[in-house]
Amino acid sequence: MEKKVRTVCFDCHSKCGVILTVNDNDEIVRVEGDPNNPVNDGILCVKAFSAQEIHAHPDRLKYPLKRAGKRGEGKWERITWDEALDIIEKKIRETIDQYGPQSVIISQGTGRGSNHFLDRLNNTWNGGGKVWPTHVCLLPNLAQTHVTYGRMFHPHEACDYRNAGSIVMWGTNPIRSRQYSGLRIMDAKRNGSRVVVVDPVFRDIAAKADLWVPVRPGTDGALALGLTNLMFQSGKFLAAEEMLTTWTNAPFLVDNEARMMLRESDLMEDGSDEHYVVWDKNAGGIAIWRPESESFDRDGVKPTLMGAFEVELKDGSKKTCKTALETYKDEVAVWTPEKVSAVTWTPVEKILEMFEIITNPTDDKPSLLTAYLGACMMTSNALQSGRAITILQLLLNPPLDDKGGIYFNTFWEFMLDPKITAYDRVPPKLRLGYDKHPMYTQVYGNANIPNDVWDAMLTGEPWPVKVMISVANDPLGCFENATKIHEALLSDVLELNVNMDYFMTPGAELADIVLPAAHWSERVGNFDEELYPEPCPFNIPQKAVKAPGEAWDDWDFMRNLGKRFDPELWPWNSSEEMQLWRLNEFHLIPNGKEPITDYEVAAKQGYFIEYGGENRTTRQHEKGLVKFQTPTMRIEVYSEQMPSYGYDSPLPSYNEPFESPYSTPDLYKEYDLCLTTGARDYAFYHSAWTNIAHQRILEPWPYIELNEEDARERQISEGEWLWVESLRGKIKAKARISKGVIKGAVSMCRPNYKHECKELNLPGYSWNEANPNVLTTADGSDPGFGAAPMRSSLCKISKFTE
Ligand SMILES: Nc1nc2c(c(=O)[nH]1)N[C@H]1C(S)=C(S)[C@@H](COP(=O)(O)OP(=O)(O)OC[C@H]3O[C@@H](n4cnc5c(=O)[nH]c(N)nc54)[C@H](O)[C@@H]3O)O[C@H]1N2
Ligand SMILES: Nc1nc2c(c(=O)[nH]1)N[C@H]1C(S)=C(S)[C@@H](COP(=O)(O)OP(=O)(O)OC[C@H]3O[C@@H](n4cnc5c(=O)[nH]c(N)nc54)[C@H](O)[C@@H]3O)O[C@H]1N2
Ligand code: SF4
Ligand SMILES: [Mo]
Repeated sequence: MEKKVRTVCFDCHSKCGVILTVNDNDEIVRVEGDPNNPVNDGILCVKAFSAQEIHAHPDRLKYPLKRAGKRGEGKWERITWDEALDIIEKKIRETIDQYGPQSVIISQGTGRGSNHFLDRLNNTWNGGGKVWPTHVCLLPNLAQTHVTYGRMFHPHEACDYRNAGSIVMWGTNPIRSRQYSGLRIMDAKRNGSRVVVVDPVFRDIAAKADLWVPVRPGTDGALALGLTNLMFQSGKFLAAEEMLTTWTNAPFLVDNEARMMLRESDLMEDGSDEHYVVWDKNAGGIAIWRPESESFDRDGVKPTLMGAFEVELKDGSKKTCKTALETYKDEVAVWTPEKVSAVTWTPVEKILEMFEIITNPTDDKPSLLTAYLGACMMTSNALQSGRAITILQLLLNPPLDDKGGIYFNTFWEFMLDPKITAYDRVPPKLRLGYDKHPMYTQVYGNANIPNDVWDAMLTGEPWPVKVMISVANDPLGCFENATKIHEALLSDVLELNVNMDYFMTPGAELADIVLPAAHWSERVGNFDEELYPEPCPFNIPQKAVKAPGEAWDDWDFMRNLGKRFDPELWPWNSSEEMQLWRLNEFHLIPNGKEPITDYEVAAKQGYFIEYGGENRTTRQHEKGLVKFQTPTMRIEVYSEQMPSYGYDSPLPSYNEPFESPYSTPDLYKEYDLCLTTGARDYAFYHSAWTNIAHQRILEPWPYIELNEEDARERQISEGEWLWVESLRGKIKAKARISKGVIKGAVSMCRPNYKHECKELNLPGYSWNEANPNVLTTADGSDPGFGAAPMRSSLCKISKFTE
């Protein structure tokens, strides 16, 4: 007998609704999109269709394994889950006794649903926090919006795309990376919206766009500053005057010598240094802004947005102070289209055309910029580039928290809520790399800087990493500088390395215990990261088939290990109970609804929309429901927090990537191409699925994309095998030549082809043969946050020789 099971695909952040038809033999016989799910309206991409092959794959890990030979030798002994948990528990307890909890680290890759329960696991024993790719993914973007808005918003994705009049895809390709936004942007396009794509490579989204703006990798900040300059020069920013004066610190007066905002204490003996100063248009004099009451010192103040004003300081001297926005206007004046073009290698006419599109949205509908998870911020200049884009977005006057504009979605706060993460159990304390990149820990308090984790594994300094537990992460594929990671995973300092995955991976091969994981078709799941712009459903996935052998879902593992340390923190007896708790605690109870205690009942409903769609509360800031928790209690165009984290300016600025034709001209003589790594492939989810025929057939070989002129100059032909070499090492890839790559740059996609595909007779490659992260490094990371320059370094290419 066949039955249909409604569930959710977890193979990218879209989390599309799926209906699986399964039979009595535990086979998936059909995969369909769920037409009733508002995320995908029944549409699926190729990855979901592979559920059949993944579930039935003969190479799936089925039982817990313990290393039998030397590390990496490939000899394994089957053990039970109890034995595995005994070994892990014992080692964690010993480690905590001997070295302290900070010597136990958890590693995780991208959001696969269980992330924040992993935080909970680590905080169960007050552990050493996580190592995960948030130093490059999402959080550089959220960190700079956090600095700017004082909250975890995502104004670069929580956008009402369907009602926009122009949309810029700023280093993001939603057609590959998450179809929910791709579908919405295509709807907007059908409704007349114009679409701009900023990307060194012409990809599928560019083919659908009105304008492709090629940029040299890592130079997006310069482009954003150039467009900002045009906004000022044309006066078009004045459309946002009302919003900027009411909700931002753009009109605050600045002491340009001190590079700080002017304070009441600068003007008066008994003035507060937490009160700020504006020039009141109505009174023709100063007024004082008091953040604690979010009000001025008197009624009827109308702050002046632009200009320079003479104020009297408390010692009686006079000083001319510009507003923050006037200061920004002056600073970006050097970014003429010609200068931007010289830096970004974007033709001047493309810059002007982009400006024309973003300032003339169709039907006067809003103009939106999306940098999504911040691909263009995987550079040495990540946060300042991001701030330049965020502030440009504000100058374009999007409706704040309203239709057609950007939404202040609450979900970001859910993901990090201590009720899930148990952050409140662990007082803020040292994490590896905090001294170098202080901001990483302040915005997201539980993570280590990856490079410092590998150092601590290699040297035992500043403290040894003795235990690492990886769930849904292959460190060798994920993080920069794979050669160093390989060495670290073989180090004697690391005494227990655990890895939980669907398949044996290069990283798992270096583990001491390998645990088998259940695929989304085989589990109920529970996702604690929702990236939806609108309508924000909370889905209730169902288990369709049995996991192979003794594979557990990730929550089973966390719950069972967590219970051994603190049963009160892990009260649940099943993943279904964990899922229901999340639904009730964050969605139903806060909205005055009855909690649901039967999983079947919740699953029957399929999804819940309590915060988006018709239930959305708009303009929450005007209603006092959302506060901008910056020092000024306003959105901060001018941020004194940025210099406090080690950045060069309270206003967005541009710095060259750490390796580039201009920052390292000598190196550039030999390593003569700008390299960006990690663009997503439609077929793969990071390093996964090169063993699945449905997917591998679409991209059979590792490849490097390059411009036809660069190829011609080097006498390289299409499909030819090449060496790609950086100062860190070299890998191989086939040449893919086109006009659609900016001249002087090359791009390598994310997968490392770690698995062979037996069905197609295509090889797999070892960790150092085709892995772009052999080429990348943490050197030249963004100063405050530590974003590694995965998308902006230098390389050279040559013909492949054995
Ligand atoms: N050079 C370069 N490197 C990058 C990037 C880049 O752009 N350039 N991007 C970075 C970004 S943004 C991210 S988010 C990271 C992502 O990096 P990761 O998420 O760590 O991706 P993988 O290296 O593929 O390792 C993930 C492993 O988890 C397994 N897996 C998948 N789903 C599950 C599951 O539900 N449970 C379990 N137990 N296992 C599962 C897969 O089989 C795979 O082997 O990569 C980062 N690395
Ligand atoms: N199919 C699939 N979907 C995925 C994933 C996957 O592995 N596969 N991974 C998921 C994860 S964790 C993430 S973070 C998202 C990422 O999602 P996106 O950011 O949408 O996608 P990417 O393909 O990583 O990067 C987008 C574009 O950035 C371009 N780019 C490279 N360097 C630069 C630069 O310096 N400036 C600019 N402007 N553009 C640049 C690339 O050419 C690429 O086309 O995708 C998610 N969705
Ligand atoms: S876009 Fe594709 S991979 Fe992503 S959730 Fe939807 S079906 Fe799955
Ligand atoms: Mo990511």
